[in-house]
Amino acid sequence: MVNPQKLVLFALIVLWLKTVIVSLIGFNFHIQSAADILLILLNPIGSLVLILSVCLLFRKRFNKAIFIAINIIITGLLYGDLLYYRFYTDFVTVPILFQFKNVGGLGPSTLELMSFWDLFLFADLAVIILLAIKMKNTDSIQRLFIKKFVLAGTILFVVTAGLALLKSPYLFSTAYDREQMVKSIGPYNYHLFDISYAAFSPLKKVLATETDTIAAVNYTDAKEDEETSVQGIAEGKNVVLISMESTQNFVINQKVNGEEITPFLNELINESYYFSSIYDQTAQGKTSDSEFMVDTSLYPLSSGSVFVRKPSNVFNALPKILKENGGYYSAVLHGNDADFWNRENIYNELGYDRFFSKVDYEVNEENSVNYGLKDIPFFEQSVEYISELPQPFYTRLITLTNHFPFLLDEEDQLISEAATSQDVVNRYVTTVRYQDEAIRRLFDKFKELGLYENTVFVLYGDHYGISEKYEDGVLELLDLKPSPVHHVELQKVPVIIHVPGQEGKVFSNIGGEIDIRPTLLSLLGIANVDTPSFGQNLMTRDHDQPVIFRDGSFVSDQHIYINNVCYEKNSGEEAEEGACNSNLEKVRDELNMSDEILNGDLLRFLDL
Ligand code: GP9
Ligand code: MN
Repeated sequence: MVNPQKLVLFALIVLWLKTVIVSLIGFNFHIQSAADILLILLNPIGSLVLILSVCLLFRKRFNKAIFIAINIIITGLLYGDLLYYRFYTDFVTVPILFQFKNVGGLGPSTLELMSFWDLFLFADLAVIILLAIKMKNTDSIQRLFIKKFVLAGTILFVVTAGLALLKSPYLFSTAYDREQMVKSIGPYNYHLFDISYAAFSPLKKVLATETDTIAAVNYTDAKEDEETSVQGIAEGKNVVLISMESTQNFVINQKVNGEEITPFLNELINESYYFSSIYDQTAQGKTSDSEFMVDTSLYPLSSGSVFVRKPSNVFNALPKILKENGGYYSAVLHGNDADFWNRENIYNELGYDRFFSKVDYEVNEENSVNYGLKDIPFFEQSVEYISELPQPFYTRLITLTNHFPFLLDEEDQLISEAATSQDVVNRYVTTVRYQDEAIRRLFDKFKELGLYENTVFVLYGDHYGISEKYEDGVLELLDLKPSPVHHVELQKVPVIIHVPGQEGKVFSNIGGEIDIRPTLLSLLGIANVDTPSFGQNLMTRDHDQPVIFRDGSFVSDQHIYINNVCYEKNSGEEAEEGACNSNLEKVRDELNMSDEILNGDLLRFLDL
């Protein structure tokens, strides 16, 4: 006959096993030492014991209902983490839960991520629930057992947290490195930490003062941009930004089955400034993070989207700067719901005059696929609006068709699918090809309407499309071997600035999305705007400035730092001990400074 003690111990072992299996296989942690393995094995035990203790603490009675609930919640949490990780290679944070609608919900994206084998994760639940229900004597729990159980849990909890800190002394000050966190303290302690971090976060704004703002201004002021020979060549021109959904740089000049994936963009870069080594710096806010960087030249937040989390902050964003320095009218055009990424609220704060969203478009079943309105009808209808706008205008058009899981109607398929082992990648090339055609037609339309000559176009990929889970397919396509260095190189997104009449030039120096704003402002002749900004003109960017990612990794001219390992960029070999240290300090300073600006709402103290 099962008694409560045995059942609790059984549940502990099963939950521990599941956590370790998910951690080692599902999370694909980068294991660097035996200490990593030891921590992964040990760290769930303490927290699981403490969580399970809850069902023992009710006046000596074993509480079946709580016991069953705990088992369901822990398994659900683990599976939620696993699904999220499969696509984002990241861990769920509290802010993400408040923007779940934007993470795809239970649509085709989530189904694509599920696997038959996942069922085994739930198999034990049936046994545990059945045993709990069948158990007769619910009073037989022994006091001594409860004492021992709770004491053992507390000791294990403290010891493993101590070991984790000993291994990674910056663990809590670089909490944005979530892989390091989960690997070191386990998924359950991580969630506990994350919840308390989110709970205390509003305090930062209350405690912030003007002195903090001065420190931020002094820090960012040190980044002055030099003048370039093309400074001001686009002065007074309309600005059209095209945010290209999930477009990675590898598609440029790449053929599949002998056909170009982006024939129009390949042509366009010959007559444009093409920045070929720009890295995706977005975090959990995806498209909205890239929009935020382009408009503010600040880093996004490490967890959640700034659009959702800080809509009432004071910003000195691109629409406002362009209005004050050139009388620009500004608008965003996007065929999706206005509340996606909280756009309808944040755009006002950023200073946009108008947001054309789904309600402004004719959207029906025929002209939609996956997330909504297809790019060709989206651009067609957008041009109608743009041609009516007061000039000069600054507009951002956000494409949508090339979104995971990359679905396309047959009549829109302009090239055949690739033939890699990953269907997602095979379909991706066809949706990128479709987007390329949509952009070609947009340019034609601008020419037809006589708007082209007087417009500067900025095209950028918003973030990766192929997550690490499907990366094998891209490596096959490009004939590359899997390696951390190749993974980082695949995070490049194309940035193309087209000023009609100017000769094309390729800039292969490194940079990030945060650098787009200063580059554009320099071409418009609006240089060194006096407002905290972390970006630099991509044409003259400092060679010793690393491109910083939100999880604390970075790329410099010589090194790539990822998963807490420093690599030589050229050879892909591990670098000498300490080779990345000076840049790592810069990374910590810069990310913390940007976070302080956002969490303290520091720009409100400036006379903007
Ligand atoms: C939705 C679009 C896609 O409106 O911006 O969002 P994403 O999932 O890429 O952030
Ligand atoms: Mn996107």
